[in-house]
Amino acid sequence: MATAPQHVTLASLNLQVSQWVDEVARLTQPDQIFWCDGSEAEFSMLERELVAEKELLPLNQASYPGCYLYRSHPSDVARVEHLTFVCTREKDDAGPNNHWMAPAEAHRKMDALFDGCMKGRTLYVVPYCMGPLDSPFSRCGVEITDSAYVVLNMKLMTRMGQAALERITRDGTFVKGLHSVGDLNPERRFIMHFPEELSIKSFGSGYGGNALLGKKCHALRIASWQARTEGWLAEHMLIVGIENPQGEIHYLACAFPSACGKTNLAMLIPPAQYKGWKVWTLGDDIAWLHAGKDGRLYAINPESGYFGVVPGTNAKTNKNAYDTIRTDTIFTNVALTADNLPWWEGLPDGTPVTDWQGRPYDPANGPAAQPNSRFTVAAKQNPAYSKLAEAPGGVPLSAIVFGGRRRTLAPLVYQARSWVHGVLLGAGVASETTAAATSAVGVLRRDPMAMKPFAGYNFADYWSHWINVGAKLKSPPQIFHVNWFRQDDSGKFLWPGFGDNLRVLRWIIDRCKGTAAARETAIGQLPNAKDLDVNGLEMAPGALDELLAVSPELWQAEFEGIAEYFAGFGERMPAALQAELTAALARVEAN
Ligand code: GTP
Ligand code: SPV
Ligand code: MN
Repeated sequence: MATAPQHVTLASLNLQVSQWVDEVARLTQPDQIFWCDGSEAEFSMLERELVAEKELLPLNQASYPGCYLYRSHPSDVARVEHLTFVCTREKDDAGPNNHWMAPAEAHRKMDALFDGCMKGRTLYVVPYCMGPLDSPFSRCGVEITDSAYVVLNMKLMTRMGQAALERITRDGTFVKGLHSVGDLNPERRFIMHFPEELSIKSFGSGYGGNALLGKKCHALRIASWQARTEGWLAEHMLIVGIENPQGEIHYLACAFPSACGKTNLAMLIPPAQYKGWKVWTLGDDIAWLHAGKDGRLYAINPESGYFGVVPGTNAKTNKNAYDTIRTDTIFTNVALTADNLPWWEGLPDGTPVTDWQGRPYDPANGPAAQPNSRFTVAAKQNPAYSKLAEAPGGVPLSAIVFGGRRRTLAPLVYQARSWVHGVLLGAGVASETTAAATSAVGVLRRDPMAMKPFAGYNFADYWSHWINVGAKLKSPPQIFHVNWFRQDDSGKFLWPGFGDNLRVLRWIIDRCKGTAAARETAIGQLPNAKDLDVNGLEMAPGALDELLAVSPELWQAEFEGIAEYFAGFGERMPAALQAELTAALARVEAN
């Protein structure tokens, strides 16, 4: 690919970036260097090239115009937490919650892998801005990658190209992300973060959170570190606006672990009885939170697109997502029908004939679509895209909601007694693992604030920081915990979920306004059965009582488990959080 004149201009726009590109090119030895300007023409050209190389397969263009299928390497279908490292000078700064490697050793290891790895390939320079280009809260980066698929995804997921490079020139700083798919050998796959250097090195994976470096690597791991230094929070949260029939909108930010319902909640369609209610999406995965001058907490979404879980998406569960992904979408690792339509588990019609690996579909090989198959699509295609999604100052939060996927114990919803108690609710989150990472699925593990895989520093310091941010807020958001995933003995979900989750959000908002009732329990405030609107819901007898029950014995065991987990963080644990846990234990013991 020849370097067109406008690319020369781009390269000369920023000396700091071009010097780093030169340095990387000397190490990786690409055949060409391509500076991405972020234009539609560039996007189409790269799409055409990938189609010609059969890396992208056009889907049925009559039904899915502008949509393509990408098949990743079968060993490269999810984040690799065991190969993801935070490389701080001091091991304790990364904390027991992260895998750690000394920076010098990590650089040596990675540079050996990058040595000559782009021979015969094109090096793409991808300048990007996380957050609206004109927001003081946005932060920029440059990803160098040898994957055109990554470039296409970065274009959909971030503000990418010339405008971002111009902002980098104004900011005078950027996060350096170096990525190569390498030979996709899982033995030579590492995702390394250097928060003190604001840099990332990722090798050997072309997939999602491992390769789209603006997303989890930058906007969470590096940004959480930057946020602590600068006094804000970078969180694994959706942002949603709930409008009641009177036109009053409340904004909520919700942290649920990977594949635990963020995209679905962010795009919720109100139940039929909820006439006049509207739900507006601001973000579905990441939120950056800042204290406002008015003492409230404001949220922006650093991303501009969705990299969402495909299986389970249909016109009933998530119609907005379903409609959003009908055009101009990249599907990764879904199955195909005979008509070349994308197919996945959870679609009511269509029959898969080709599985996600391109083989004739045979149920003996497992699901037709990879359980972590994803769609990549621009956020503005969402019919529920909020008018304030790109507001430079963000939106003020009424509530923060933590959640997990727990078939037992955690009730449908409960409210924290205070900000610090809310930090305990978040720090105590446990959730069953999902297909979003390569490890056993369905295993209960501690996932504080849904940030276990994403906090770029020691959780003890992170909780201290949370407490400090809250202390600065005159009108902090109320904090809640939800669980959509309680099951009965036969494994059936007790709560209908999806659109009906609005019934729970309604109680949450009414609690923020001070108009809903609750009962005090050892773990926080819960709605009485009559405080939740279950009008028109068909629920099994006794299900609601079970969803709202608090068993002191089970919670005592839970708090003891949390105490044990906290003990792993030793001296660095914030005293206020320890005290909150001690008080919670005393309350369950007294019950
Ligand atoms: P990441 O993109 O990995 O961070 O995931 P996410 O948190 O955005 O999860 P998503 O909304 O994509 O949902 C993941 C899975 O949970 C899908 O299979 C959904 O169908 C399912 N799910 C989402 N919301 C609910 C719910 O309220 N109830 C039930 N039972 N399942 C749900
Ligand atoms: C997650 O795993 O939380 C995701 C997908 O949102 S990934 O981009 O792979 O991190
Ligand atoms: Mn996520």
